[in-house]
Amino acid sequence: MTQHEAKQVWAEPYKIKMVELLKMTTRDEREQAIRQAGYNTFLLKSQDVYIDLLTDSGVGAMSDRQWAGLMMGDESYAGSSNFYHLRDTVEKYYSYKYTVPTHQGRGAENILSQILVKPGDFVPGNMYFTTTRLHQELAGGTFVDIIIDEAHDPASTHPFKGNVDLDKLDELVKRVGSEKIPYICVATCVNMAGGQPISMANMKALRKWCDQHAILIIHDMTRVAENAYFIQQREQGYGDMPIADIVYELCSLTDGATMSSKKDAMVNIGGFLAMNDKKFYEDACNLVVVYEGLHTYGGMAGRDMEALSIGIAESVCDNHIKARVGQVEYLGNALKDRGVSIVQPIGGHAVFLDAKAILPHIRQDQFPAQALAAALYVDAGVRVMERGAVSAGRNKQTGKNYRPKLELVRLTLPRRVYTQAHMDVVVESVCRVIANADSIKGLRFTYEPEYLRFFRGRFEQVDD
Ligand code: PLI
Repeated sequence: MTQHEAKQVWAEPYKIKMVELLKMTTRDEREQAIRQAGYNTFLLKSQDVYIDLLTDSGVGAMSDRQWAGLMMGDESYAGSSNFYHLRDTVEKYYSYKYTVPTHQGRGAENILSQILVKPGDFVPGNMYFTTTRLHQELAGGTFVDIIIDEAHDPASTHPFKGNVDLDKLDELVKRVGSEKIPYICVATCVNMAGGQPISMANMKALRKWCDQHAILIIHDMTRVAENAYFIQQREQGYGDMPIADIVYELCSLTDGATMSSKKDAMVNIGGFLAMNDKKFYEDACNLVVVYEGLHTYGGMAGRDMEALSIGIAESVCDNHIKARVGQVEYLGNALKDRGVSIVQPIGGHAVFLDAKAILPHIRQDQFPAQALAAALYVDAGVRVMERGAVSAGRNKQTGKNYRPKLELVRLTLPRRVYTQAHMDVVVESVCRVIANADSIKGLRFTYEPEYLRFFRGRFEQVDD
């Protein structure tokens, strides 16, 4: 696709052949549902949701080719032909020589962390992700945020807010020594920063830095195709390069990767750990049989590996990614035009509302983003997710709540699922809720799970 074509209006490169009917609920029903869910949108029943923007994970619409791929499942316990197809597809599109399938991304994170992280180690990353950091911590490591400062400022319009700050890395090496840093975890299109990309130039500079310090780069490649789109649109020299080539180049600058295939690759379940080093692969095979399954299926059915191989190829098509990010930008621009405070620039997989700006009357320890997410559900049945203090959890050493600068509500778009008319309903609802923002109350925990508390935590409203 040329830069000129990329600027033309986007439209979906597919048509709809089957639909899933949705239940419409009343406001009374939704008020009752959110109370029963303890003001946590994860605890709602999906049947009570009209437009589900909770996540883009495992909720995309598979193509006719992917569904056909399911029929080609080779459900042999060992050596399934679908595994070899997946392995070859990963090498072709992502450059990694060895692939170890896992049931989803966090399965890969567990194996990776157990192999590479020793107690007392430090794992720098371009912002934390919930499950990634937890696995690093469970292995005895400490996460260190080395993303550029702009990433923590919702209003900054830096085009590559996912970039790594090499000065922060230098400081860390000075403080702890490079032998205490097994690898740097680099996410493409940083989820918690608002779906923000890293530039190719920054990835190249990081590669050089890591070579100088003998430190690995492990790529959280969950949304690498969306990152590649932003590089194509924003970075000098990449305007005429196909997405597939940019994805390949990004991956080949890293030593290995964890993948949640439920996002970019549009399957309902699956993931993998991939690498180029034979010894690392052997170590991963040793562990995958303990936690996931044999090294040629690792927790995935043969049919799911087949759908994944097909999804990977579809995910790097220029027309697909232009429409995918185009829809996110449509929603983001519509909200921005109506004066709604959102994270800038608009991200690749979601639009993030700035709950601190929208609900200044709620203190961060009363979880404004959680309260806003609950209020949005009540208004029109749109389900979204908190990405602020609740998600950030507690510091493992002090036990104190983290106070992240970003207190956000994420409106996440499943791939190939909703129409522009759905987006218009969402915009209308967000504006209505914001017009009545004063009536939204803060929350406190009534139940706080030990790990990943945002998934199952329960809350009640506070009156002061
Ligand atoms: O949900 P998993 O276990 O397949 O993948 C974990 C995971 C790892 N890295 C990143 C950047 C993610 O976004 C991620 C999962 N994200 C979810 C579930 C989300 O709603 O964003």
